[in-house]
Amino acid sequence: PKEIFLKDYKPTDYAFERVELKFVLDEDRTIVKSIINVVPRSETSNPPLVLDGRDLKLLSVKINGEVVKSNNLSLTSRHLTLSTPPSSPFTLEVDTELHPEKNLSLEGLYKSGGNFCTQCEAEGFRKITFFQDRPDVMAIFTTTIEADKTKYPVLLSNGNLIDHGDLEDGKHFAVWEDPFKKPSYLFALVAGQLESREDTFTTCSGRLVHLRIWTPAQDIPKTAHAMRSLKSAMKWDEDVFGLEYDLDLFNIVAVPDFNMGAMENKSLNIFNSKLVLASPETATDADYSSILGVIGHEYFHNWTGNRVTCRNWFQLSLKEGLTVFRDQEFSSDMGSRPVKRISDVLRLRLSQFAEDAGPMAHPVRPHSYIKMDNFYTVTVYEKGAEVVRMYQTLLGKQGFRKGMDLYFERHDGQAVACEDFFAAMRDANEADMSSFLLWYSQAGTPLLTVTTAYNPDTRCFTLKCRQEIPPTPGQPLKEPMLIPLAVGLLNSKGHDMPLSDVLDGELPLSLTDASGQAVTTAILRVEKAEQEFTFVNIPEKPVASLLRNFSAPVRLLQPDITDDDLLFLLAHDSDEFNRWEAAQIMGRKLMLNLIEQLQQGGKLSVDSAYIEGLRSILCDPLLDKEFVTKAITLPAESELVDLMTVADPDAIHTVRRFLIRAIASSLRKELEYAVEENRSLEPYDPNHSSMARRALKNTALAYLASLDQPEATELALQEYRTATNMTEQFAALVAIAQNPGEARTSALSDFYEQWKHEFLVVNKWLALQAVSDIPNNVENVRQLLDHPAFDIRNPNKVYALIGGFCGSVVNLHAKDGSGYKFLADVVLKLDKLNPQVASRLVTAFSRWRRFDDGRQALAKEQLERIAKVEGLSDNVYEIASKSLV
Ligand code: B3K
Ligand code: ZN
Repeated sequence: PKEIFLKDYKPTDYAFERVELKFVLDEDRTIVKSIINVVPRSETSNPPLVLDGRDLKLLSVKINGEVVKSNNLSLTSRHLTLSTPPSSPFTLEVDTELHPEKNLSLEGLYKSGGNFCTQCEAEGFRKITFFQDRPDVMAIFTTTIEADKTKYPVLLSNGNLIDHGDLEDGKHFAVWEDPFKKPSYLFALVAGQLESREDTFTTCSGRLVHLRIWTPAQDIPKTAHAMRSLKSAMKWDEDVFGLEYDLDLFNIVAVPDFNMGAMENKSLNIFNSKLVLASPETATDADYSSILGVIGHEYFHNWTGNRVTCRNWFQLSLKEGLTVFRDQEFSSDMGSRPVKRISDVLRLRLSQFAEDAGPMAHPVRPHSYIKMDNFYTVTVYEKGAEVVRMYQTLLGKQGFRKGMDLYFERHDGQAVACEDFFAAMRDANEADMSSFLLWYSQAGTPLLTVTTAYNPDTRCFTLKCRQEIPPTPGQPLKEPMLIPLAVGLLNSKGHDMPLSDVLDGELPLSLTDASGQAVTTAILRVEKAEQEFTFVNIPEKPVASLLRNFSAPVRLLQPDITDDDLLFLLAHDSDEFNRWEAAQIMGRKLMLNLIEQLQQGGKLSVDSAYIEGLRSILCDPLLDKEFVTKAITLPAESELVDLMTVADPDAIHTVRRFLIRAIASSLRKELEYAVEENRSLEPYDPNHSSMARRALKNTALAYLASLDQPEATELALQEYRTATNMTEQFAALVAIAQNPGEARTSALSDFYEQWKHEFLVVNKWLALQAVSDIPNNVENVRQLLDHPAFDIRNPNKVYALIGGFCGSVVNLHAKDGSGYKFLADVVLKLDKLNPQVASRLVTAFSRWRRFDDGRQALAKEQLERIAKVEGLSDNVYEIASKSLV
């Protein structure tokens, strides 16, 4: 396998201006004819023109209508090279034959649910035709599709439908033209038996846009929420960023077989069905929220990704980090901002911090890759979004908007790099932020240690900050970076103090807002390895609220913070994120202490202050109920894995279960009340306050059921039976399924019987069983591989069952190695069908060095077993081999 480096990037020698594609779709042989206007960039030389192509059968190559002689061509399994192309503009015609019906990799052209569809990002277009398949080659595409009219009545591609009609032999055709130039990765085609939900949106300048969501006929009723989400997203992008849709048609197609969530192909988004289809009976609140977020995300790509795209794949975060940030902001505005922030930070800390601390750690802009598909990571996406958020934190909302405007003014229609975004932000605000660029090139999560001191005589409050970025593969030493540290100071009544002046070293900084008012949250610029900030005129010793709203993706250490401070912040902080964080810090500390007690053979007991803190949150009627839910939820087991020197999965699990039960029995009355009080009264509605009620009720129910006592189980069963929506029905099932026994077994089989005809619901059922902590659950999961509900060719099912299993820390890391062996078995089987999905699964191994020697040896054995298989895909090879280094 060949490694590709950012430093080797060169523009192409040939530009492609227009591309005309013709697809003759057929059950067992599809023909693709491509006609490209090629323009050499230099008039004086004609270097070879290298086209990418994989799994294609080449039929013919012509230049300016003449067949190219075979001595001027060379064909390998990866490339078609024209050795002496003309040095003036020419027409290149290439005919190829492909077999979508045999394509199980789900990239390129393939069949899903009987229909044809495509997935080209990152490098799937080369499985459709020979092409310079890279994002800096942008062309105008015209696409003709021919197919049997009965089997494939709907024919879609990018842009506008400019012609269509019937042909002989029961066939028909459609011609689509996309007026915007685009890279090949944004090309899309769909053909099949589909129906659409139609709606319209009028843009701010008065353009009428036809919106269509395509699915098989029986699923149309489940597309209402997706359509509402799309319209909200279109409106939001106009309101917040002044960005308007640019064509008269916007199509979304839902397909059951898809490697990831969705794809932003120009005007023809293709989605994994699970991110489009929802009804109250079959989808949970979490599904409704994901649909809103992902529909928004793909729509927002129309500007951040499509109109302005990436120069090369190393710049992926240019579009992904920015678009994730945009979808996070959109969802915040549609629901609760603090709750959304908490969820996003949880995801970042659970997945991205772990990635940053492991063998696959890479910068937001990677320096190299073997398979680009392996770099669609939480680092590029979620950490990338944090980097974008930091611009906004540093420059303010208005400053950020100015930067965005300048970015589009400069780069519309171009393929650009992360520096271009940085430069637009900097120039629009005349800001000085050079050390900020390091966020793109340095991997690893910075450790920010902050200690505080108050001097009553000088009325000064000083923060001492130290930043340190741990070494990561290939990057032993790091430079300090610009970290925005948002700080508030609470007085003894729990109110925010006005912050008028702060000294950064000797430098006085005035902290006032636009209207001259003293602010209550200061954004400190931490740029040096060690730096002191002094707040002056502070009348009493404050409690500091640091890193408000999680103002930077760092691990914050506050060695001198006390439990009393944390309880105080939990009760009073005006920054809701930090109220939640205070409970999390206490929870983490408590669990780590309990783990130590357990490892030393001590008896477990819980500190009542923590439980009292949770009680006061639970009983506070003024708090957002979803916030309460988040605040009473303990840090996850996998978070603790990352915090221990040698992770002990069994101890982590025992302690977390113990603590859940301790909370449940101490707060039993309050939890019962929460269940009682938050039952659904009205028909299902996915608005924030109804979702929040359900979230609190469901969490309370899970706590109660953890006790495994007859009344609690009966309560959960009753909720299960009387539920009128999937959110509550499934949550009750989850609550019951915590404890092995008859209730669990019969509820699970009842659920399956009820829903076996709904594939998306069945996946929830698979995932629930897979993630179970029941000892030796690996055997159940192995059996489920043979269940009729499972199909290894469908990524959603693989993520549900195998991904679900990897979510159980105790069972994946079982002491006897059974979890590792199982995972390796599945990876090797799947790699032959779908390398992209197989390599996602391998990443579950990447934390193997965090465990004891015994587990390390067992995990390593399986990783080695994978890495040495002959014919392994580059995808799996890259992850397995890097994990072993
Ligand atoms: N851009 C696509 C991801 C493509 C992944 C290719 N392996 C979806 C998204 O981020 O919007
Ligand atoms: Zn995206």
